This record gives sequence, structure tokens and C-alpha cells, in this order.
Amino acid sequence: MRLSNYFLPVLKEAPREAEIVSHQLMLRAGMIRQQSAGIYSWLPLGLKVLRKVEQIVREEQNRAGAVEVLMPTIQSADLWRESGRYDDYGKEMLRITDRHERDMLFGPTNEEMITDIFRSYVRSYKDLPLNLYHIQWKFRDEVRPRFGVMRGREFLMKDAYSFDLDEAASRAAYKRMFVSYLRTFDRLGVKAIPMRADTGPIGGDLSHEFLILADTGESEVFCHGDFMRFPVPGAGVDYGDDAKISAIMDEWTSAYARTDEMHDEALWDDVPAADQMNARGIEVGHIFHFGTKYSTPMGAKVTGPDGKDHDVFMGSYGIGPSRVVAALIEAGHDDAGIIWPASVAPFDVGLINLRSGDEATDTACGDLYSKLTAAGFDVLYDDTDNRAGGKFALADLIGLPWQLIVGPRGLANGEVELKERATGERLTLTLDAALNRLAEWQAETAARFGG
Ligand code: 5CA
Repeated sequence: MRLSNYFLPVLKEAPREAEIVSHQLMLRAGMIRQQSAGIYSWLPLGLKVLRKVEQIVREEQNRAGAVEVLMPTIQSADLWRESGRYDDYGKEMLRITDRHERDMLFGPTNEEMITDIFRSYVRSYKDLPLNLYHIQWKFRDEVRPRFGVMRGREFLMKDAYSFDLDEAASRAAYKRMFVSYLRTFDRLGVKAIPMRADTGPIGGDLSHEFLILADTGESEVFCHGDFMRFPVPGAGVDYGDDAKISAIMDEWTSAYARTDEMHDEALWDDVPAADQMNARGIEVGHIFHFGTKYSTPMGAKVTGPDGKDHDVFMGSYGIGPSRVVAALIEAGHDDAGIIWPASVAPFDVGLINLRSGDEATDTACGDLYSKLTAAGFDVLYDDTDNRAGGKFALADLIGLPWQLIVGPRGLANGEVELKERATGERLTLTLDAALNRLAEWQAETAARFGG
């Protein structure tokens, strides 16, 4: 992408209402625009990151055996009356009346609708296990929307729903999602720690939240240092092996990890002082096991091997990709701007032309742009006539992993500069050496973050 053709409305200063660094940087970097309280447009740079996050989430859901669907944002109130949640949900639910005076709502979550889909088609235990998910916008009329897309009113959610014949199979499904979340957050380039959680309005008896550690997180977390050392399962993890999946979850739940809401001082005191990590975290995922809470009132049954009808056992599994984008910035930034994990950076390389309009420099940049693009790099080519300082500041602000800096003086010696955003390291290299270094990084990134 040539910057001169792109739409990247950066701001010199963050608006005063932006209280936390991710909100400030997302506004400054031209990633989002607020349209109403807690409601945002995603501008091209923000959308690119959001899509990359979504894609990793999707790949790991698919790998764990979940199947993608797409349900609507607008739901009928009647479905929610069946489960009894229509009245319980309160003011967080945005209620709408259509022209025929029918009660509708903007979905805050989809347990009822997916249960309706299930009961309409699935009749036999032979069709189980089943896990259906979608990635769709949700609306919750939060009392205090704040922190930009971190706590929005409209936000993107991946929500998966598992269906099983009995409690044991349903818990195995829960464990598969638990393990898929470990892989998902690892591929997103962050450490997310699973913690015992409260179930709130979703209900159920078993629940974990996944929290990304960041100084500015909303929740205070207490966890054992072992979480920094537990291995994340690799891409080859066998989701068909219940015992193996269960063992992974056992390890990842073997040490103390709780948010302030569930904190237990007595248990905490048992953790050796040297292993106590008291930090802040952002909840990016939340999984629930609630058995037949929805299937019983909504009549979602399957015939078992015994020939009898059984209420189906369920769980639901959420990740907020829009919140994840903000959380990644909270976990990765410096004074100059954002530092993206390689797997979700909006572009891999910022190609900086220090003298746009100079024939030799333009030709060299055009050539590098073609070569990099052909080699599979996503390149943002700064071909504008802005001053060099402004170009560097922009590249740092939007946080691309690499800056390839091309000026007439270096070119005279056949050289360019390559700057790594995360370390700030600048190397002067020949054109070929720079391309080789980038190719190495590309291979490392694919090995580290690839599906
Ligand atoms: N139905 C269940 C799981 S599918 C559910 O709704 N879970 S939840 O309420 O915990 O939300 C799932 C995820 O959505 C959260 O972990 C968080 O990442 C994201 N999320 C929830 N509320 C917001 C919000 N107001 N703004 C941005 N993301 C949110």
C-alpha cells in the first residue's frame, strides 16, 4: 500500500477524553473513530489489525473442531422469553420495537439463538459433539462505556457454543476450548492467564477468564509465577485425545490464579512469596460451562443410545477481538507509539522514502516495494513528500515491526537502513542484506506464530 493512496488520518494529539494509552494511541494512529459513546468506526489501519486478530481466533477455533456460522445481530425477544433471560438481563440489553410492534433486541450474546438452531435440526446423539461459533458484533448498553474499544457498547465477539450428550462429554468440550484459547493468545503474541471466574448472567458451575497482563488492566490479578513457565501446546495438539487435552488443562489450572473478585487470601498465603505475582490484567476471553440451563427451558433434546430423550449439555466460549486489539496495545507500546506482535501488525514493513521525487530514490523504493510484496510482505510505502522526521514518527506511532529507510546518500553506496521497531536497533545494510534479514524474520515469524 502506498501511503499517498491510503486513508490514515493520524492525530497530533489524543483527544482529552482518552484516559488510557491504548485508546489514545488508537485515536492518534487513525485506527478508530468514535461515533457515539462506546460505538466506533474501524478505520483502515484498525480494521487490518482487527481482521488479523479475528483470523487467528478463527483458525484456532476450527483447529479445535468448532464450526463457523453467522447469526444476526438483531434477535427476537420471544426467544429470550423462553429462557427467562428477557426480564433478567436489565438495562444492558438494547430493546427495539419493529414497525409491527414486535419486541426485538440487539444481541448481547447468543445462547438462546444457537439453542434454537440446534433444536431445529439436531435429533440424535450421533450428531454430537457439536460446537458452533460465530464472530459477530454485540451490543451491551454499558452504564459507563470507557477506554475506547476496551469497554465499548458495540463490540466484536467470537462466541462458540458446545453441545454434548452428557456432563462428561460436555466437560471434555470445555477443555478443548480452554486449550484452544492457550494457543490463540500465544499466536496473538501475548501471555494470557486462565483464572477461575464468576459466571454472572451467563450462568453455570464452571468458568474461566483469560487475562492479558498489562499495568493498566482493569482487574487486579494474583497468580503464581509458574504461569510464566507452563508450555503452550503446539499446532499439532490432538483435540481428539481427551486425556491429553485434560492433562494440559490440569497443568494450566494447577497453580493459583484469580482476579480480585475471586481472590482468597488464605489460599494466596500458601503460594511462596517468591512466586507471588500481583499484577493487573485485562479480560480478553471468558468460557462457561452451564449444562442444561438453556436446553431444558428451550426444549433442546437429543435421543441417546438408550433410545430416550436427553436435554443437551452446553457451554459457551467468548473472546472479544475488538478488546484484544486494545489489550495488545496496552501490553505493547512505548513513548513513541505502538509495538505490535508480528502476527497482527497491520503491515510488516514500513518502506520510508527519504527523498520522494528524486528519481534514483523513487526507482529503488519502487523496486524494493515490488520485491517485498512479491515475497509475501505486507508493505506500507511512505511515498509522501513529508519531512523525514515526520515519516519516522509516523512509522513508530503505528508500530510496524520493521522500517526500511531509503535515502539518496545511502543508495550512492548501495545501502539502506533497517530499523526494528521493538528494539530500536538500526542497521546499515546493502539492499540484498536488508531483504535477507527481512526474509529471515518472515520465516521466524511463520514458525513462531503460524497456524
Ligand atoms: N456468551 C458468553 C461467552 S460466548 C459471553 O457473553 N461472555 S462474556 O460476557 O464474558 O463476553 C465474552 C468476551 O467479550 C469478553 O471476554 C470480552 O473479551 C468481550 N467483551 C465483553 N464485553 C465487552 C465490552 N463491553 N467491550 C469490548 N469487549 C467486550
